[in-house]
Amino acid sequence: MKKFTCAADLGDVDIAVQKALEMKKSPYSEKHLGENKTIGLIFFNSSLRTRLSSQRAAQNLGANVIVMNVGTDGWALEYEDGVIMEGSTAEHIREAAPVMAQYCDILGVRSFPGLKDRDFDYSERILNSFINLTGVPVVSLESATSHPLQAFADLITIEEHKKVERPKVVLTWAGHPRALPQSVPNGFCDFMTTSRNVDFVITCPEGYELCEDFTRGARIEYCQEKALEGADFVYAKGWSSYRHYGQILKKDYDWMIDSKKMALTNNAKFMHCLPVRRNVIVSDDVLDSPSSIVIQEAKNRETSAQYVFREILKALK
Ligand code: SN0
Repeated sequence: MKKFTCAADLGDVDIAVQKALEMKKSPYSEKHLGENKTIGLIFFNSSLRTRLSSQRAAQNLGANVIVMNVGTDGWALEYEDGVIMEGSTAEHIREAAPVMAQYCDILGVRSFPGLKDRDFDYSERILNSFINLTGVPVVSLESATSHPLQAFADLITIEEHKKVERPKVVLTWAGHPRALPQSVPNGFCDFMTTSRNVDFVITCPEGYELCEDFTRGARIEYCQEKALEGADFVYAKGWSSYRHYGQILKKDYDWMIDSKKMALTNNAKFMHCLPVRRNVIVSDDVLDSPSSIVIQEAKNRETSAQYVFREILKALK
């Protein structure tokens, strides 16, 4: 593997899930792979799970880790070409990215979208700068348009917890007080539409349809109750509109998942990438019930990161 930004980078995702679950049984058996290798984790934005799980995954493989909070501790970076840099930006990405690559064998990058300019965000300027300006493999730690390590962990979690061969997985939009990226739901759609092992349905209010490049013709059901019928997994997430880019179109929390809605499902498991706003996205009683597998899901962030680092390290040897 040369980079990891989408499901296709894994080759066959369903086979990758099986191999990752195999690896999870003996996570410390490949310590040699990371010897004298350094994985740089570059954060333009906040992180809890991604930061800790990626560090732990690297440590499991015997690799060194450097973490840089470039968003708060680095120089303000410039991305436009040809500008006279007399403003607030002190360093150009054309130097910053290749310099970081001098110290690291793999670079992980987290950079959220600005949610102002759809073309800029969906061109993945920041992530692609790292890919194009450095010679090292780049791993997305959530970019402007996707969160593939999360989605891979989600598919692993579904495989671990499913009770039927091909479970019904429902991605439901939920209201949120802030305009959030489409990255998590986009990444989830990428993986769910690539896997052969899930029956995937998206439910959201009109106007919240996600980008077709990620949903790829997946079924959309605008009635949340109807979508939840018979679901084996309910994956809730707030996101801002793609069509009316970055906007919040619906301000109430009618789409919150509560026990009444969970009762419509086939005894479904509740999933969320976290952090989650209690009693906004999901009610306390659902989140605190045995139906919730959000903690197990977070554990699999370590597995998805370790699988990706392992495959990249093997290709570096
Ligand atoms: C991020 C998002 O993409 O939705 C990261 C999720 C892994 N979530 C947030 O920014 C939530 C912030 C909040 O205020 O609840």
